[in-house]
Amino acid sequence: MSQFKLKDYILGDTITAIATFPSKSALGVVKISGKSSLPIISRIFKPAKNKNIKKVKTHTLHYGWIVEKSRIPACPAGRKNKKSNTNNLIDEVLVSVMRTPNSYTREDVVEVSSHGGTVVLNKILEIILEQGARLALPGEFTYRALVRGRIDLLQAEGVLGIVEAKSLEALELASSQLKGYNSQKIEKLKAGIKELFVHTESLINFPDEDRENLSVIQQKKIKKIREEIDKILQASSQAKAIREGMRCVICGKTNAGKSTLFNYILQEERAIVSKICGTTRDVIEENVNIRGVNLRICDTAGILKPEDSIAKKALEKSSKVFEEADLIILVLDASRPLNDDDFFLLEKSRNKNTIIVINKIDLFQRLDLKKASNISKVKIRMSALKNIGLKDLENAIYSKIYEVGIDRENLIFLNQYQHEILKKAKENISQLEEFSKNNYTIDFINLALKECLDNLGRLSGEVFCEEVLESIFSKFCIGK
Ligand SMILES: Nc1nc2c(ncn2[C@@H]2O[C@H](COP(=O)(O)OP(=O)(O)OP(=O)(O)O)[C@@H](O)[C@H]2O)c(=O)[nH]1
Ligand SMILES: [Mg+2]
Repeated sequence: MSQFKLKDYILGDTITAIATFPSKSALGVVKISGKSSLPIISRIFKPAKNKNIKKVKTHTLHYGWIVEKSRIPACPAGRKNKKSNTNNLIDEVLVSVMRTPNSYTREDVVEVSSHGGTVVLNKILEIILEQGARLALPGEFTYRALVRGRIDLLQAEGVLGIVEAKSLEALELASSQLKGYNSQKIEKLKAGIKELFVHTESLINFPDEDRENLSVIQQKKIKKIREEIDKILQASSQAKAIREGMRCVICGKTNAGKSTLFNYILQEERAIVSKICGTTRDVIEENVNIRGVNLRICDTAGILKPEDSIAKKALEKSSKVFEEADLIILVLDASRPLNDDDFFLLEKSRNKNTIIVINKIDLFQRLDLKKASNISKVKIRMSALKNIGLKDLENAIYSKIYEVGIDRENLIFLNQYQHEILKKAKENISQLEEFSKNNYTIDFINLALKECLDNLGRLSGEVFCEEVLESIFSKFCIGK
């Protein structure tokens, strides 16, 4: 997480940043947001047609030059220097003006589109800073959009997802989150809880009324809400896999050809390959795109019976990624009979999403799969060395991802904190179901409902939760 804290986001300041990647490119954009945006631009922009930029309509585009007061000092002895009051032309630009409240931050926003290039963009930024704006912190524009109510926290997460999308799937997920579809889902859950909460409040406030526990209909409603939350929690791990890439781990005994396969999938000599047993020690991780799906693929050590401290460490590392994997590729060596290590890994991956690769099919076959009782997984025959079978493996990986079926209806990307918070909301509900079953007084049920509402509110940003906000905004880049 970066160093900044939410308290550094001072809302009254006018902020500025380079919004495009500063490199040699055709165009670059510098953004300004806040109440001084228009006064600042009016001092540094010379429109080609004579006009007062402070008075132009919202959502209009203006052609002209960014200028800077000449820095040549006035001549000594009182002689007038003609140049001292002139302007230096910096770049030919287009300035767009978006007035409050119809802008991203709901403040006055100005965007200067200049030519790309680090020097020119930094120069324009410097001039804007000299005029009294402050350099924006990461995610500060989006934070303003959040606090001014233009978007909620789940939508802010969508913005981040669009910027970070590594595949078309991830982009689709993020844009639907930005559109607010997911927010509506959470809102619906909240509305259901709120209705029950209001009911319990009235029971508490009017003690003369029959203080009976929740009705059967209300209990059914609660159950339904718990099931809805469960679906979102389950789908959120799919959303995570789509957004961050499925984590696919190659495992197998030493010398099975894992690193050779890893290189074959990546189509580059990434990992060291050798006939010495135990070549790979560290986990090596790379991104690869298979038919539009982003995959984080890991090569691991094959050592299962470590004899020294390095091998022990290697085993620890590979076991850890094995546990966290969304998909396992278990490599068997077709040229050797199954041994204890193979049986151990076959058993370990029994309840995991697994593809078995039978490697080295170019050699004399000594592998007898009949001895492996539980080998009902998808099997792909390959020779990683002779480049045979990659298409089959890619197809198998692709269908494995979709085999589980993506629950698009409930697909919401939640970061780790948000996931925990939604889990807490579910616990609140389970707890209140217990209360209701065991005839606790209505006050307990009321309290559990209140906590559940608060937790759901933290998800959308309605209830202030510094940890969640910082966990999201620390990932943003400057200028967004
Ligand atoms: N004939 C043949 N040899 C292969 C094939 N795949 C890998 N090899 C060879 O098998 C040996 C081991 O390959 P690696 O890729 O290093 O095996 P590994 O599973 O990563 O081994 P460790 O990192 O030691 O666990 C090397 O000599 C490879 O050239 C294959 O499909 N056919
Ligand atoms: Mg290896």
